[in-house]
Amino acid sequence: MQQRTQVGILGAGPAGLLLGHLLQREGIDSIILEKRSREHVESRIRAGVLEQGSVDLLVEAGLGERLRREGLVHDGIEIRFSGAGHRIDFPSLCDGRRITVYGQHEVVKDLIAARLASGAPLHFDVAEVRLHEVEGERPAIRYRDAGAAAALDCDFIAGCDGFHGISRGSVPAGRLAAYERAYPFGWLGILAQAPPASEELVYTHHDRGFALLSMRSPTLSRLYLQCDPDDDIESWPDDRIWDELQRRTALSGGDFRIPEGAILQKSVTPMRSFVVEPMQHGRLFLAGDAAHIVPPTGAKGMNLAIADVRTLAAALVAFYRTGATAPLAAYSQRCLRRVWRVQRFSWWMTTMLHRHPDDSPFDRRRQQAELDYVTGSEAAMRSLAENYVGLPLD
Ligand code: FAS
Ligand code: PHB
Repeated sequence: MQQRTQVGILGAGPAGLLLGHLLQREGIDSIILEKRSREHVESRIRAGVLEQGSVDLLVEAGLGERLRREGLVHDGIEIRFSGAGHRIDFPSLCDGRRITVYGQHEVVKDLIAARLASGAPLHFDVAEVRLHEVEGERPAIRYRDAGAAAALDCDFIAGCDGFHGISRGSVPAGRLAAYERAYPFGWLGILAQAPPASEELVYTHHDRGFALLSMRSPTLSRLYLQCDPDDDIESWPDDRIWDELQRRTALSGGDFRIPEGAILQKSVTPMRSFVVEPMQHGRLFLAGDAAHIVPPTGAKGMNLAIADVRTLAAALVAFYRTGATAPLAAYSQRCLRRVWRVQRFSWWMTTMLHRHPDDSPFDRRRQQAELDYVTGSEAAMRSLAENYVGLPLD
């Protein structure tokens, strides 16, 4: 089957789906190709926090109805260490800005529903996807759909296929520079049928390791604890998970306990920082996890993907409206400024809150002093808050 479109989009995660939606609103045609099923992408539990800018963008794009109804608006987070909690208030430190807890899979469901309602093409379960002629004027995507060979001729290709996708690898060797840091720990994440332990997110530093208390609804908790990066999930039976979470989040007064319940999902995610430069080659543009990965401690992964496609959509609209090529040429440079500021914040939050196995006694005292400073200085709290709610979208 031979098809043609203006923008071929690889991947139906937040990046690909939102890009398709933003282009559609400007009358620019796209076709989204996704290798997994609709059920899979809609049930994949991942990020949970939307920055103020991401919420504003989704609402402006007509995707705010369920988000406003079901999203949990939060005015702050708690940093907990040495048995005591310290709240960081966002609106007072950041001109009224706040965050919204709304699962990534809910954002994906809303975007898929909007795409299908518009009738714009979205193909799930495609296979053997390959990119061709990305350096020319007529790039193409070849793939198999329901077993039949298919080809898609495009003006541009958006590689929104995540860290393990094929688009980054479709750039000829030597054209991209990769910057990476692996961390000596991972996160064990669970989704539990239990009411959240607290109104707001609680990030905890503990000698036994980091823990994070988040949520998805008044009856669904999303909880994480630091583990070894190659831990086998089978070595974490439910009672061991709950025991570790209780120990790492206890308050000195002893009056805090996480409500426990059935664990519906559990998984171990390794932790890395990764950036590829530039985020484009010829008529191929990389966005979201295809171009960068951040440790989830700063709650930035999905938000950075949203920021990328906002920039890419604006550049594509300028091209189709006026023939301007400068915004497309500047795409990578514009995205990378934000990417690196978010990488810095995510690295800093991760380093401050996790137990590093090879830390010296000096390192541990220094880490305690950092936590003490960050929770005791208004200037330091403001810096954390303005990064957490999201730096202004330029
Ligand atoms: P995605 O990976 O979401 O989407 C890429 C899509 O492309 C996928 O649907 C994939 O199936 C598809 N694809 C791949 N190869 C393809 C091919 N060859 N052809 C067609 N389609 C292809 N971020 C947070 O902020 N907080 C968190 O707690 C958090 N937890 C995470 C847990 C895990 C296990 C992972 C992997 C990531 C987590 N993240 C978290 C980061 C995550 O939210 C990403 O930042 C976000 O999904 C980025 O969105 P996309 O760039 O759209 O990539
Ligand atoms: C989540 O709710 O999944 C979540 C929240 C904050 C993070 C990471 C994940 O930093």
